[in-house]
Amino acid sequence: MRTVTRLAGFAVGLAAVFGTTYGIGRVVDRAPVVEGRHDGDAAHATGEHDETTDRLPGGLLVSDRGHTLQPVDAPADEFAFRIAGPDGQPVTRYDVAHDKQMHLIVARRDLSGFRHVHPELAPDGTWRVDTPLAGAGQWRAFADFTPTGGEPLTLGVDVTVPGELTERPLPAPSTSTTVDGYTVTLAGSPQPGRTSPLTLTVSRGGQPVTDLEPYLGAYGHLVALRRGDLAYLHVHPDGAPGDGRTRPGPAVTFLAEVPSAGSYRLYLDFRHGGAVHTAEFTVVAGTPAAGTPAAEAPPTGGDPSGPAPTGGADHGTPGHGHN
Ligand SMILES: [Cu+2]
Repeated sequence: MRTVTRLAGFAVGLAAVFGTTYGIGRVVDRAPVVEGRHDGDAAHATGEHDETTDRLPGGLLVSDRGHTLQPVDAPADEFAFRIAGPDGQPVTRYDVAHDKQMHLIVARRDLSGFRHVHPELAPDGTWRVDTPLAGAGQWRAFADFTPTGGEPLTLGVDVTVPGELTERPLPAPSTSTTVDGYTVTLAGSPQPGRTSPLTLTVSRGGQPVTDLEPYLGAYGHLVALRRGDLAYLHVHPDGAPGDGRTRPGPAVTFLAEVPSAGSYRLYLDFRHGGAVHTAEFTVVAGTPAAGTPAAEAPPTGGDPSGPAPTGGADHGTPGHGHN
């Protein structure tokens, strides 16, 4: 009986999908999604909740699940925006995630200029912050937030800052970098389609830093952006301050999920000496020699920051067949 009811609901849902999408060229896009979710919920056919976006990395859409990122006119030294909710009105209630209601990340399309800042919310739903857009360029701004009662979202929007553009090639892959007098090394290599540990180790003056300060509820905050489309990847810290096993450095481990082979830029924010520092790395996912640091086996030939050679990507990663 229950099965019959569910099937009936499913059929109605399918009919509604074809009824509403035929003629706008989305039948092919939507039908497999409906088949994969035979829970009989006819609401899927309304178009209000587009399941196709569930598979996308964050930050690629300016509007998702009824929420839209809307930049607001602001003085040149300020960046302002709103999140319009399903009713079209600015959202004013947000949950706290990683210590904040709103995380604003910006980077140029060439992956330079990364900043991670925390705007202030005005009662009318406008978020404002001293502009993090440091100079001319094609910028991508990401709003990472959870509307109260909703799911976590990362929306992205392009912002152009006029002026003279400077060519900034993507730095070559590396497992060590320096920032503000700190040396940060990277161990681990992201593998497409599975969770990979990435461990970043901080030292200064040749000495390990063992008193990292909590920042956003962790000893580090890692953002990864994909070269080419700036897909924004969730990278979760493995452990938290005060959990009885996570130490305040020198190593901080993250669990990264990259959706594809290719080049990514990693941005590690960590706090020490009362200031936040950002260490950046270029990594190439899908290179051979799984389990060894990428720098020990750099891709051979051609542009090191381009897509990984497909022949090499399969070599050395047996058993990784699903996607
Ligand atoms: Cu943040």
